[in-house]
Amino acid sequence: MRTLYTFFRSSTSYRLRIALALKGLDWQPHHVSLPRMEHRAADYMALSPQGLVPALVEDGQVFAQSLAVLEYLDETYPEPPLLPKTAADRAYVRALAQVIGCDIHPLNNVRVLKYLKSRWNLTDDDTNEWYRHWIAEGFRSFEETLKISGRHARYCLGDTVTIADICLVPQVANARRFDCDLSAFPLSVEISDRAAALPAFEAAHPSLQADAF
Ligand SMILES: N[C@@H](CCC(=O)N[C@@H](CS)C(=O)NCC(=O)O)C(=O)O
Repeated sequence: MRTLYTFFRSSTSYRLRIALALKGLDWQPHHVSLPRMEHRAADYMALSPQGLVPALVEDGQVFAQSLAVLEYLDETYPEPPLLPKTAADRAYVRALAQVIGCDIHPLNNVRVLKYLKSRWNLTDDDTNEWYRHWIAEGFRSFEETLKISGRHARYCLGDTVTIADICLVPQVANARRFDCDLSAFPLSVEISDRAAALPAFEAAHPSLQADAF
């Protein structure tokens, strides 16, 4: 029995949907609506005290933090691997994943944007500018890292999908939703679009989730 607490538009939930699909693992969704604040409801907070999606429940154990869950899934269900063989390559794809997971996404999370509006009276235009600023800064470093290291091929590292691609695709989707200009990051976009066309990535797309609106 495996349940994913997920919201269709959540890019961190999207990461786990991709990984579960790549591994061919069945799961049932428990939809948590962020607009309806279901992630702060007492029953969900009791399950996952941070009050953020996603959470994965497997055999009665709760797993939070999508990057940690990606690694849990990879260690528990090794095929196909989401991390490369050597320690140096693993460090490289973890670094790319963390540019997104640690240095872009947290600054642009819903609660941050809401706090900017409620506490500091920022307008929608201001918060959109904030959002686009951190996208541009994060993707600049992601793109430069890809270029300088020269280790990409079809995907961020060679021809095999890794957690770097799993983090990249949802972040590009979100950036597009916020009308960010990604023209300065052609390599990142090209790799993302290629990965997004894979069946596992397509199945995980927000628009195909039962809670999509
Ligand atoms: N570092 C966490 C972040 C989880 C997270 O922030 N999820 C977002 C959706 S993508 C969320 O629940 N946001 C609710 C909010 O900001 O109030 C992870 O990777 O799982």
